Amino acid sequence: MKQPVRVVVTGAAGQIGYQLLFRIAAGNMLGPDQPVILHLLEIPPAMNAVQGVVMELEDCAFPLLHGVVATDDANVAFKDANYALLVGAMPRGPGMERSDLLQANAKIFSVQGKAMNDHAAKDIKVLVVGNPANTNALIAQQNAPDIDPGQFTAMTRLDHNRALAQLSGKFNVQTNDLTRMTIWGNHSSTQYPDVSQVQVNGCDLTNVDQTWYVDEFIPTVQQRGAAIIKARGASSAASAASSAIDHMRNWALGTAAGDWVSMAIPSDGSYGVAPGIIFSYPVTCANGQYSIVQDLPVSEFSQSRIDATEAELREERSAVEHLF
Ligand code: NAX
Repeated sequence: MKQPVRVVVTGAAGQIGYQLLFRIAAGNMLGPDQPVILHLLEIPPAMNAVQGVVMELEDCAFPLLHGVVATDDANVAFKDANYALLVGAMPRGPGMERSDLLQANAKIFSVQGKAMNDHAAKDIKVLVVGNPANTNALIAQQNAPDIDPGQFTAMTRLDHNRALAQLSGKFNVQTNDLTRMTIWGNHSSTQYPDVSQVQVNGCDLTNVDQTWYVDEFIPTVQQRGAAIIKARGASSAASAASSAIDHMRNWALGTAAGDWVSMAIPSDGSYGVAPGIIFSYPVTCANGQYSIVQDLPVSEFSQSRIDATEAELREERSAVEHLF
């Protein structure tokens, strides 16, 4: 059995937190031979609710759960942390503009970035789920100068998985028959779900009806979160948690041969996206490191979609840059 690792989950009393913690403790994220110590970070009014979650975690008697720390102090939460799933964020309130939302979250993620910088393991792997996820990840990264900037990522895996589910329904195949799906850009309605490289059982997906692709598939994936809120009366939680587990598992334990996944990571100039934003790319992972899949052909249509989502991320950046 390996030595336990410390995994921080922020927003631990929220609905995604409730779906996430039990799966991490069960070994779904880091494997059946990796014990974990969970660090639960919440705000003071939610600490009672967190205690209830701690009791339930204890009552599962998970063999891999070697401890739980529950706190409202970021400096305690990030102490010696190896993994962080930053889920807690400020939701958009009535009358709140997008820029207000960016500012409110910028405060939360700058505090957490500093706490990570001062207390976490230097090779901590960070996944931001709380929205606006890409820009929140950028803020945390900018406040943690002693941690490799590449360790800060944001979640577009839910969008990736939603795209696989749509393709599976359309082409009447299982999701694991499908490989090489890509989400480019921001986790927002400007994201670009790109099927141009998708394969079914190793063969190129041919005869994709362009009208279906542009008018149905892309908007369905982009608007799926809103459709779930409309149907359920609450935003996606179990699917978001499941995708966060997928993101971290692939990053830590690797991606399958012949396939790739979508992760929002610091842009490095690949595919013409200049450094300075957290942008979703196709990536493969091995030995705890991700690498961008290079040299994929990009059509004029794809380029225009990539440019649009990049432009949105640059605008988000300019709204919070003064806090760096
Ligand atoms: P909830 O409102 O159920 O839970 C959020 C929790 O975060 C609350 O318990 C709150 O007390 C806590 N919190 C707030 N500020 C905090 C802080 N400074 N430190 C620690 N905890 C804090 O929301 P939930 O449905 O769990 O969603 C969480 C976030 O995920 C939201 O920002 C949401 O927009 C985002 N999502 C992101 C997705 C993605 O694909 N990237 C998809 C799902 C989800 O919508």
